[in-house]
Amino acid sequence: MSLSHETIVIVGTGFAGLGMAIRLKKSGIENFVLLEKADEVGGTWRDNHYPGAACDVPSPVYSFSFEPNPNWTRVFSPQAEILEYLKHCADKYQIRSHIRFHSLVQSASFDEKSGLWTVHIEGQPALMCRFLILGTGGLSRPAYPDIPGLKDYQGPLFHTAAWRHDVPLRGKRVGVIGTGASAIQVIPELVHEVQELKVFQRTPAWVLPKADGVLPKRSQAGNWFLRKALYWRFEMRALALLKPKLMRFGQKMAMEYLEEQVKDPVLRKKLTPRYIMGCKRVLLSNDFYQAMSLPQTRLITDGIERIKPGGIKTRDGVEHELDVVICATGFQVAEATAPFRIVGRSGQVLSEVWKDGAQAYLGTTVTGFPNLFIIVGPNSGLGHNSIVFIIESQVQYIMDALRQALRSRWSSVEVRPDVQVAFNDKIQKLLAPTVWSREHCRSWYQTPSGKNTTIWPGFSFTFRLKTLQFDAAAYDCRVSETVGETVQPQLNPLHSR
Ligand code: N01
Repeated sequence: MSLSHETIVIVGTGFAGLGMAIRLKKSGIENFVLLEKADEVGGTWRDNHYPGAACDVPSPVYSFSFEPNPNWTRVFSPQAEILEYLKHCADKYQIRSHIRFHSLVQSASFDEKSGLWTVHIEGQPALMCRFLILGTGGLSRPAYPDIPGLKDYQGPLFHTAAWRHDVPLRGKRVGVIGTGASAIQVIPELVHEVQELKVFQRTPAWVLPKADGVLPKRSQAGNWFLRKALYWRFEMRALALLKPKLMRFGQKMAMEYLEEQVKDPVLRKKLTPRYIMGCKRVLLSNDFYQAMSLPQTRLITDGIERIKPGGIKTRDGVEHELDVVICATGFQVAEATAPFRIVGRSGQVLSEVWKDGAQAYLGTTVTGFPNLFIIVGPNSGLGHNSIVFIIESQVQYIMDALRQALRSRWSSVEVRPDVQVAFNDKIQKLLAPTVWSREHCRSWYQTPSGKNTTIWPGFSFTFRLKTLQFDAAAYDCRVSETVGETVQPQLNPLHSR
């Protein structure tokens, strides 16, 4: 069986886009193209190259199941190794010839009559395809803080996800805004270089030690058991996220760790979290608390009033003079956003449909947007295990959808509205008793009104079970006798490249 008379467009070349492309290739499908806004593959692992950037999930599980890497040097790999791994995957599976770099997608619209998507790319002719697959990820757009005066600051100000390696930090007075996953990795790296480090914290986070270490080659080369053992160890963490009562054990461990690491009771109090563990991502670090305890570091908790040309003014009236300001303030995730303007059947725009919170079926398909597949879409994110596991589940599901579509000559597949509604009602019900729904729990997983549109409320293996096969009965599948012919003329420009 072949899909060769169809055209598939994938947007993005991170784990999701590459994982999808490799799977197509392995199935003998060649007529697909990947659109990448940058000049290299890697997605978030290409863009987040701040000092100390590393994964907080062990690499043997934070990698493709079909491509074990015997070269990881540590249990939790640094960013450069993960980027190398993704480049290696692109090369080994000959994906690069399918990639159009410097291709920023501006919009995409679906034509109901032909069952085709038209994809508009900045500075390039539009592209048509039958299936559009988004591998654009949730953590690709840096969020700068909404603080008055941000633009008035006269020194270098940048985001961890857009690190300025050209800005010298040695001997400078540096301010870091935020104490999330990125901040706790970058702070221990900066602290030994700068003259003074001021960390502006809004909410203290839960931190546990990281069981990191050198990973000997012999223990990992193709080691199926290592992968499985790590997967199940991390999978167990879901228990406490789903049953908040169990979280007291994790909290106790974290408090003991804080007490052992931070001797100063005032600093310790400032670093003590005030919400239930797991509500926000649990952070893993062996050196964050040590860095915060050094004499050149100051933790500022008075709240930022505004940014001034020479530094940051806090609500207690103090003006902190700074040579450089770094925003470790996360990403634009839970807002009702799609990566670009996506116009579905009947002219509906995805970001408008999602204005009160993103919604999909199995985090992958959306009513009103036929032939569109989203990898790591709404409520498919994890707080406890490797997202690559979810990506591979969705890739399997999409692959099965494409196979069935070809076999049955469907011109379009669209998830039924009743199915999507029932699925999301269930998701919200499952979320209700979890840590993410506890009082005072606010995180980037939620919309401004508090709806969690990001997290999969269960074990990752239950997601895998639900996505093993494309469940055509949940979809409105339209048949067309001219599927191949309709799309064929659009294939030529792609193949002439
Ligand atoms: O971002 P965050 P991140 N004034 O949103 C603070 C992944 N990741 O880049 O908690 C003052 O977690 C904000 O405060 P508060 C991972 O999935 C993975 O660190 O909102 N402060 C918080 O402290 C992670 O969850 C790895 O009150 C402001 C911080 O900025 C996700 O990326 C490594 C503020 C933002 O924390 C995001 O992590 C790094 C303001 N106006 C990241 N606005 C791995 O290891 C925000 N903050 C795989």
